[in-house]
Amino acid sequence: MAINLNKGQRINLEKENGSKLERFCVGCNWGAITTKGGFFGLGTKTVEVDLDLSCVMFDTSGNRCDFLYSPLYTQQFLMLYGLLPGKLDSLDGALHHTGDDRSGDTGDDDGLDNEIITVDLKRVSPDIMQIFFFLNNCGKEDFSQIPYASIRMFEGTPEKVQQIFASYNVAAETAYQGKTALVMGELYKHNGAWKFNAIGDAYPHRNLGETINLISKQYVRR
Ligand SMILES: [Ca+2]
Ligand SMILES: [Ca+2]
Repeated sequence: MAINLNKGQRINLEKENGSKLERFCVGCNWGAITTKGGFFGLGTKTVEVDLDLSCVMFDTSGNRCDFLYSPLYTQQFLMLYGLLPGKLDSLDGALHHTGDDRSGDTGDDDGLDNEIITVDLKRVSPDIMQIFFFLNNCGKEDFSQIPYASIRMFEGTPEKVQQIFASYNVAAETAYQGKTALVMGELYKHNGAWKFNAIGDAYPHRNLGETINLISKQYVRR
């Protein structure tokens, strides 16, 4: 049974058989927007939706020490917030991003996540204490206009979901009207064990630099 995460919920990364969840995927599945009305109101029009799943890591002193985000962000865009060029692998090799999906599912919901970060907690550098996962929307739409968007943690590979551990619904929430960034949750180390905290706070950010700065100011334990 997967846990349906609620905002503010904290969970131990423990499976039903009592073993610890150590290797898993954090993925986001979302759909493009289909609107009625092309030519003379006939047919449908598809609006691609470019959500970006990213993560940022903080060390024991609360300093930002690593990150994963799309290498497709332009230097100009990143420079606004003094961010380094994007990359898909963490320095310790523990986390890997499958790459930037820029459209969402344009047919029906394919049930697979469009962007995924794979996590191997055993390989995470010992001085990393917190890993935040967040979502930014690069398009004009806000989260409430996207037909579906969900974030989940699961065991398996990006191509094959074996067991969903926890899931979190993002779109179709009136609370997300006008919001384009979501601090999804954090993995944090407590007494040497990793736990997950579902944050679920949405913001009207246009640049992931705003989201990273806010995480650093408001969510990092120091
Ligand atoms: Ca994307
Ligand atoms: Ca999908």
